[in-house]
Order: sequence, then C-alpha cells, then structure tokens
Amino acid sequence: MARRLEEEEGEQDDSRVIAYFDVDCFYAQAEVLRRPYLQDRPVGVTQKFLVVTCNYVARRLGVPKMAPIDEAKRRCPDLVLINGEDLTPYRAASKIIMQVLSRFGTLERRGLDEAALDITEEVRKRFSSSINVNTFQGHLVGNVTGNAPDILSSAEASPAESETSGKVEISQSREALENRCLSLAHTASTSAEVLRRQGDFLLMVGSHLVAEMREAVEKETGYRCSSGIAHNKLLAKLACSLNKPNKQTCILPSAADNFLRPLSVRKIPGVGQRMEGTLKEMGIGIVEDMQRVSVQQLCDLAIELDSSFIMHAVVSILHLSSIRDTLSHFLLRIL
Ligand code: DCP
Ligand code: MG
Ligand code: MG
Repeated sequence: MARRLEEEEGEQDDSRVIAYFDVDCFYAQAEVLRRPYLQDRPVGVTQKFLVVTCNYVARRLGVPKMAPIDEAKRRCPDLVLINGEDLTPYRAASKIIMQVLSRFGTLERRGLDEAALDITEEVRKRFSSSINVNTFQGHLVGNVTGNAPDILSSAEASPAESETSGKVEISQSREALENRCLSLAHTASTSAEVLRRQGDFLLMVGSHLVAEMREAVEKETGYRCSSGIAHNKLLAKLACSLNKPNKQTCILPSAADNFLRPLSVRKIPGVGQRMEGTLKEMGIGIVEDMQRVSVQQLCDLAIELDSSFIMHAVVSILHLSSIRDTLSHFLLRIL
C-alpha cells in the first residue's frame, strides 16, 4: 500500500536510494495501448476545450501539453483527438502500474501517473551480492571520479539510445571506483569522501534496479515510463523529467548543488505561477537567489503568505543547500 516516505524530508542522508517514476504521456499512452493502430500517429487526449496531453509523436510535431484544441489542431492538422473525460481506464491503469512498482520498495503515490519509491533496502541487498554491475544505467548527472570542482555533467544520449531501448551504459567501472575508494580510505583526511563514494555506488546499483523496474512495468502492463534516481525525493523527481520519454537519469549527491543552483524556483515542487511572481518581486528567480536571501526574509515571506508552498520550497532548498544548518531555526520560527 502507498505510504509517505516520512523520514525523507528532514534529513540529509546520502546513503538512501530514491527512485521517482512518471508514466510517459499517460492518458495518451493509455488510449494508444487500446488502439495499437494509432501507435505511429499523433494522438491528443481532450477534456473540455483542452488537449490535456498528447503522445510524443504529436509533441515532435509541435503540440504541447494543455493546448487549446484549436491551437493543437492548427499546429498539427493530423492530430487524432480522443475524449478523455472518463478517468476510469486511467485509474485502473494507474493501479496496476503502482502494484508492479510497489514490489520493489516502499511506494509513495504522487498522483495518477507518478510515484516515489525508497529502494534502499533492495539496493543494499544487491550491493553486497552483486558482482556483475559495473556501470550506471541511463543518463548521469555528476561524475564519480569528480576531482574537478564543477562536476555537473550530463551523459550524452548515445545513438544507440532511443525511445525503444532507453538505456545507455556509462563507462564508470566498478573496479576503478572500488580502487579509488580503497586508496581514498588510506589517504583521505576524512572518511566523508569514502562515504560519498559509497553513496555513488548505491546509486549505481540503484540505476540497474530501476531499469529492471521500468522493464517489469512495461512487460506486465504495457506502459513505458521515465525515472529519476537520487538520494532524495526532490532530486529524484527533478531527474525524472530530465530525459523523457522512456529514459532514466541519476543525479549524484555531489552534483546536487551545482544542479540545483541555476534552476528556476518554478521547478521546485509546490512553487506555482503565483508564488513564482511573488518571489520574482523579491529578486528571487533561481534557486541560487533563494540561498542568498536571509533565513529571516524567508520566514517573513512564509508567514506573510501563510504559505505551506513556500515552506515546502524553502525546506526543500535548505535541505540541500550550504545553509542547511539554519534549517532548524527556520522550522522553529514556522511550526
Ligand atoms: N493531466 C490533466 N490535467 C493536467 C495535468 C495532467 O488531466 N493539468 C493528466 C493528463 C496526463 C496525466 O495527468 O496524461 C499525467 O500528467 P503528466 O504531467 O505526467 O503528463 P503526461 O504523463 O501526459 O506526460 P509526460 O510524458 O510529460 O509525463
Ligand atoms: Mg507523466
Ligand atoms: Mg506526472
């Protein structure tokens, strides 16, 4: 049964493996699965006067999600439209997809087509027994050998990676990493570096487990989804949307700060259009701006707006930022 990953929000723990799943073009995929002859055609799903979603064939032809029907038809005259006002089939599909995923870890449902899973336990089991895993599966943000200060990098999709395969082997050999860990164990002035390497390993194994999970979902339900893997939910969710459709992306803990800093605050779950506007008035457009404002200012803003959104956003950001030690002060003021 779905339950909340309670302990996730409040602590910085690099040793956990969180996988976030989001079904690709969910309603459109559901409709195409029922009508295989539509597979290569642009398909949109309508509710009232909107195309609420469309398949990736239609997206490549210029149809965005949530477009007015007129606009979508203008952009893509061949668009096949299907009424999606009855949610019954989507709810049923959601249920079976969640059932498959929940076999692999503690599942928190985050909407009809999304779920976060804590897969640490299964990863740890494999970590101690696995001898075959020596690569990351899918895309990678970060660098396990990371000597360079700026370690934000994203693996290029190889020509072999397609919506069909959705997999890329990234050449970071486990052996090389283990050697590095051992040498660090001898030479590192702190054990933090070694722990960081171990966290990278866990995510490496996690990336293979997630590939298996996506494969199981597709085999057992027909649905394709994308996934993000990271040491917390916020990063895993953000990673999930980086390479869609039918792909997975892992963000290493050591890359988190560099990854988050340039992001628009709008990307933080819970920050909507209104909140984005309010923050802009305060000169806060990206996460980095938010890290610069004082905790006092953030508290005042949250109290003034009586906003759980801003609280959530601020907590998420502080959770991962260099001013994390101020988090407790912030919470004391707010709660
Ligand atoms: N949906 C909706 N109205 C919205 C947002 C979403 O009816 N304002 C429905 C249609 C989507 C489904 O929820 O198919 C899942 O939403 P997503 O945002 O995950 O979008 P998709 O799954 O369609 O596409 P993507 O491949 O980008 O995840
Ligand atoms: Mg989706
Ligand atoms: Mg979704």
